[in-house]
Amino acid sequence: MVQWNNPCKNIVPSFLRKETKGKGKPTHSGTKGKIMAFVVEPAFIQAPEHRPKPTITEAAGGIPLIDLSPLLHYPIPVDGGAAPPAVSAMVAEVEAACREWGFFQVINHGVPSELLDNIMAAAKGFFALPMEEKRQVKRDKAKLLGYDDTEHTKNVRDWKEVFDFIFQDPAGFAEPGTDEYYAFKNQWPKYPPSFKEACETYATAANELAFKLLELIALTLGLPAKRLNGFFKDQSSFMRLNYYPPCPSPHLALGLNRHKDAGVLTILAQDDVEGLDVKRRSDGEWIRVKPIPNSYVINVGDIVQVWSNDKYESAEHRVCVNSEKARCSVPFFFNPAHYVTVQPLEELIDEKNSPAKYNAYNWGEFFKTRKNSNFKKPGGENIQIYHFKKAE
Ligand SMILES: O=C(O)CCC(=O)C(=O)O
Repeated sequence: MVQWNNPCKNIVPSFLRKETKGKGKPTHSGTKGKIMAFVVEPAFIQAPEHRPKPTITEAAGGIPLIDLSPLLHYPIPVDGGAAPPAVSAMVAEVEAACREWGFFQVINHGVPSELLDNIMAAAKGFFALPMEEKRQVKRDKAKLLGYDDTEHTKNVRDWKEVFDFIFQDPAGFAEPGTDEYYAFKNQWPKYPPSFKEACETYATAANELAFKLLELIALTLGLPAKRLNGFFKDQSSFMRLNYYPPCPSPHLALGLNRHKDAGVLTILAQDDVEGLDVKRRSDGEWIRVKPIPNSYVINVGDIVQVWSNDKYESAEHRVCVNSEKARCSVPFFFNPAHYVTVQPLEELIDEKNSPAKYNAYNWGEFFKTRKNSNFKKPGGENIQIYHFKKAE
């Protein structure tokens, strides 16, 4: 096991195990119980087949990069009228990206860059606080939003800390008046003082971008632009701040284990430290997503896969860590109301030639089951949309 004698002060103590020499209480001086090294706790260690390879694959050009500037000049055509050529070309790019990758990056997206700078600064300020301060807003089973440092993906612990919040009434998550409804109440830290405002202002702008992307995706499916908007009346979207501390053994652990996003789409901002990998559909290779200043990484989630009856596929992704630099990312998970029934869209189904490939499921139930799987459970299998797939 790789040893690391220089633990970063900001790493959560439970991420590291002290290796000592001699007997007695660990101490930095003397010989008895002397700390020789800090090593990664076994709970973080991935099975050999899931560990990152020492070399990163950089695909020529990587995932598609789409310039959304036509949206700064023209409205999205909502009435079935002809779109300006620049808009039609952009829709065609979105269609190809969703079909070939399930992932793309966007620039000229209309979100003011200072909002992103502010939330990144707020996130970095928060995660740098002493642990006692962060734990003031700790998540648990009764308070589902706030800070956490114990997430598991596929039953292995992730090398990261998170902070979750919502930006609208929890009615999108649960029936008002229930315990679940009250569990979706934001917990805001006292520091940094600008934290809440930076988070809320950014979320409002990201939500606007999410609706534009939703409308573009509807157009790529040959549907009216606003066909999918009704599912978001009481949306259950939420935002997360991810912090990946430097890791002494980046070849053994992952910041975030491989997974697919369960919702409709994700708008992810990453800082300038790379780490996000997408699994390429054609050969299963992990491809690194290079950070581009003031861009967003967009991916379609499982719900779009089901709505489109497999025209689009939600791609697997993961986050690698490194031994030198911390990394921050800010995903916005765009999700419908908890009471929405998810099923292939009827306009895309023809029972004779292209029958529905999925049985209907309830989004709220699916989300609840998935959220519970963030806690380690012996042998518990994570719910996936293939559980709803009809036999061919
Ligand atoms: O940090 C990243 O780049 C990706 C984060 C992610 O996939 C997630 O939070 O679900």
